[in-house]
Amino acid sequence: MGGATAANQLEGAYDVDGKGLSVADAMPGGKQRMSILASPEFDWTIDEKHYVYPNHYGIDHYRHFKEDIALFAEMGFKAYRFSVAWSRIFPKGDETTPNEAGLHFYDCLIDECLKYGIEPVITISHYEMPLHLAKEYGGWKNRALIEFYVRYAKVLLTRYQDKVKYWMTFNEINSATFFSALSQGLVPSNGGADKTNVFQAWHNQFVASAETVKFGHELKKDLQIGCMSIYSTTYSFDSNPINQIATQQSIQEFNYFCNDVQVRGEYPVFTQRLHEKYGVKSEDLEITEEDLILLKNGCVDYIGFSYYMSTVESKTGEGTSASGNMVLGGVKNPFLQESEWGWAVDSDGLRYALNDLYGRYQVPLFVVENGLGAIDKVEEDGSINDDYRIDYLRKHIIAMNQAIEDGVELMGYTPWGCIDLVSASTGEMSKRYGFIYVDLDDLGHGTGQRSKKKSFDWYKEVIASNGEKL
Ligand code: BGP
Repeated sequence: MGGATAANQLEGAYDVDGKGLSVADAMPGGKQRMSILASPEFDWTIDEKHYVYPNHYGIDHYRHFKEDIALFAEMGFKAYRFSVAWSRIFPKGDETTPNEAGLHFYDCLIDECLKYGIEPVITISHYEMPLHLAKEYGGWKNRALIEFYVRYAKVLLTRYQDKVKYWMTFNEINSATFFSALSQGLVPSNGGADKTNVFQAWHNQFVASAETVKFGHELKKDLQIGCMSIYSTTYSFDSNPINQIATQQSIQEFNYFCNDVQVRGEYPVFTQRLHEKYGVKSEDLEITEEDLILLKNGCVDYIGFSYYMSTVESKTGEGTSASGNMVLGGVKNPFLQESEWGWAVDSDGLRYALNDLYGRYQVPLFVVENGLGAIDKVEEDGSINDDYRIDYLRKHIIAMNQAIEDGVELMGYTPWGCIDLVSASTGEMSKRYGFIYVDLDDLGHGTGQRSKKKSFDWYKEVIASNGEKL
């Protein structure tokens, strides 16, 4: 048990010690980000005059990491999942020599974790590919990125092989369904989120991931390298069989497609149907025989996944109608409450997710993100009484305990945003997940001071009792 973050959302120091710009650095916050993510019309030119770029400063973890890790240690974290910013190590992405100053930061961060007995869990790429690769190479649809990524991953694996056992290749790889700008660097100026591009980009990412896994295993047998995807428990609109079929197809597309390739090392049988659905012609995709062999030789050791909410598939033929949830779509579930962002709170859905994934793949599972984004109120005495967050997490931990009793092999749990950070979808600070409050607003104004929320002490007890005392 521990917590999870991502470099682009908390480190800040976006241009310090040789770091290059990443795609996240070019994303404005607030309404502009929402509209870019919904219908991308963005040329990736940093425009300091018009936008606020929350990721530039994050919570300045780059300078405060010792203080932050000490607070994680105080809560008793056994594991800490964070990502390395690719653009700190290879500022433009296509260099051949890594940036030592960037690596030095992670040397210190990892050592700080180990000092407290906290197991580092590293995401190699989490929504932060070098901007140069998106602008000049067209993002992940370009095969050249395989080589660049693998070079970068090899640097990390080689350097940290004796200190870091658990790795993940790409954060939420299936998020390209709606987040292809952030996760694949596909933007209008390079052809955008055209489905042929998305599938080609996925393929290139699968190959890069497989090569990384293969390299890691050859380097050191006991390294555990996982994939990472979003799991969305998806319910049928009603018991009409045609709606059930629609639900099944949407589950295959969103929950299984990427996992199938990365866990089983081959494309699933429904791939052809998926291509047809989007008008993607197989002959337009570059997939070589060698690639397919590599996929087989680079199967991941475990599945890391994020779970925040469930969805209800729209009635067949109606398309997706918003439930207020811009991320996954679907229709509102009358049995569930929603967060302020329309994310349906559904802890039973997590038990379902764990059983479903374990039943299908029989590899260990790791819940590497989960949590409630909420607006927290600081009382006059400085306290933050986030009972709603405690309630959310408690129910999800109960669900995980039930899944373990069901027979699922669960490796760990790292709730998202253990310290407040910039939200990925809104680019704002006010959507908070942390046990630790950070005094900064959506414009980056504030002292940056850290303070403990009520959930801090609660979680500390949960960890101490290994999930027994809830
Ligand atoms: C996941 C991402 C994270 C994170 C989280 C919460 O999709 O991997 O980067 O931010 O969701 O989402 P948000 O910040 O949009 O509330």
